Amino acid sequence: DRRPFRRALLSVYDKSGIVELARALADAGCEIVSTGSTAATVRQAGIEVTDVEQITGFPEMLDGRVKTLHPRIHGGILADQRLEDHVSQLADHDIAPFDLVVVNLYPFAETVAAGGSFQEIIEKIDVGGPTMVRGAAKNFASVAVVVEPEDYAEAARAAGAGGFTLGERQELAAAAFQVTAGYDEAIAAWMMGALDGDDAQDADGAEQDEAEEVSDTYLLDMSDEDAATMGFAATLRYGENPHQRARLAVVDEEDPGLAGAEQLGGKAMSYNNYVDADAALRAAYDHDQPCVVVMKHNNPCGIAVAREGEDIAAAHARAHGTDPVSAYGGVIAANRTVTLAMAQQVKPVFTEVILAPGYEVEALELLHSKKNLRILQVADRPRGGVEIRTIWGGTLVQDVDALTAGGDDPATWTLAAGEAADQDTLADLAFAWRAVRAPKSNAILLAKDGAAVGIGMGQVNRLDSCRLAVARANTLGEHAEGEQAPERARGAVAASDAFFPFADGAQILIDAGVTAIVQPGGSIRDDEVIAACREAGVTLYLTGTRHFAH
Ligand code: 93A
Repeated sequence: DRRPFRRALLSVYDKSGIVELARALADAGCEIVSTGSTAATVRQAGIEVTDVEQITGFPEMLDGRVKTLHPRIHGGILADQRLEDHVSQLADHDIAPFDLVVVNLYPFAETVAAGGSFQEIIEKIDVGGPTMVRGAAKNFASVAVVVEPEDYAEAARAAGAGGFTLGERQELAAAAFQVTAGYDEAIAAWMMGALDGDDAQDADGAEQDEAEEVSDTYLLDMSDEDAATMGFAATLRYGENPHQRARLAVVDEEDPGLAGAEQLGGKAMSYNNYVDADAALRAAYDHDQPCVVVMKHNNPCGIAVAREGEDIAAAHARAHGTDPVSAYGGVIAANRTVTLAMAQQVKPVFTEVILAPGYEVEALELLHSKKNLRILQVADRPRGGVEIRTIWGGTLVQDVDALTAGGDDPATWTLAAGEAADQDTLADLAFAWRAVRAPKSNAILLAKDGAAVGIGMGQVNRLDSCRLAVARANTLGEHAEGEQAPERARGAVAASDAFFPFADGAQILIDAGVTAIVQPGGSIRDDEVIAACREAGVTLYLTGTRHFAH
């Protein structure tokens, strides 16, 4: 009861894996029919594909709202190929049947969760996609339907094995109806929410405006139940401040990251906890060595890595030592399992949240004795992909800065002044360069022995960041009461997240006794910075890459 794939219809929003599947289909001799950008993607990979327009004889209409909604497409999907009558009707109209339909719907819930505008969300209501999916699923006797990229590998295998069995096709059909049902449920919940918030529907002309206005707040106005169907995992106690409402949405249930991290203890996470936790985790996972970061208000007040032969507890001790004053009330992230030794160090310090990929049993027991401490277990890998933030009337999307730019490898750095750094100094420079990505710009980070010893962040000119880094290095080091704080800037190395526009900032670092500096370079006054370093015998490396964090 297998049905070989002779003709397949591909129409996917998420293009991941589609080329591999198309190749398997083509290799098995299957004709591929496809919509606009799906066809372009497949064609670009050198695979032959027929455009849907060629079959319908109709161009895409209404900004893509009508592309596949045509009897030449739906006849091919819905014909029961076991019935002579259906087969002859197709022949009468010169329509070829489909054996496989692969569709991936417009990302409706994701657009809602990302705070899309009312009209953007409306446009993300997929009509043609679910119609193909429901048609193919109804007709599973003749057609196989695939709606999840995770099933592409199975489909590719089936292509070479004479197609899916009837039982497999029925399973795929059931999964497809589950997807379309959930999809419609999310749309209904969102529309209801938008309605609830619309309290002035009387004015005819104003209706449209009202709807636009509602789109800003329905995410918070709708009921918890409706929010849950749209991927909102929790209604938070409040937002950044007690007078702001807030919710948390999980964008990808399969891979929820921090938003779906398992909480092993402590009070409920707050909005600010999540913001700081996210920043702390990113900063800790920026390093390959065992690393601990202490975060406060979205800025690190401590970062350190373990050196040769050390473990995560040593990294924590030195991250705490960066700025023991500010560590009070911080969010701690570790990129390795928290050991008992580390937990013992954490225990006496008031801490809001601790995050790690794992906890030794005794460590967890000890941390549990701090009733309010939020303990979270997160996936053992860095965050990648894209990040989204909203501005007034819009959404900004960018790749996450994963420190994979050309200049992030010290082997590519250019020595611009002083002697080449020895191995230990170079290791500190490499650490400082990765660590300076985390504080808000303008950022200057002084480091020694794998730990930050002075961070100047968030200043509106680089000179002040240099002053701040030095001042904090020389006043915040651990010292006995009545004694002077150690001068930690002397002998440290420095990293700057972007170039020095003038030599004055670098000079502050040089005067404080810094022995080596790493910075992007690229200022029209690079020569002045280089000359200042050369005169002082300070090593200067240029990376050609910058790491603003705004
Ligand atoms: O706008 S639609 O509701 N109207 C349609 O006729 C239609 N046909 C396919 N959306 C439609 N699709 C969707 O387009 C699919 O569900 C898929 O998400 C997307 C693929 O389009 P493209 O190949 O141009 O990226």
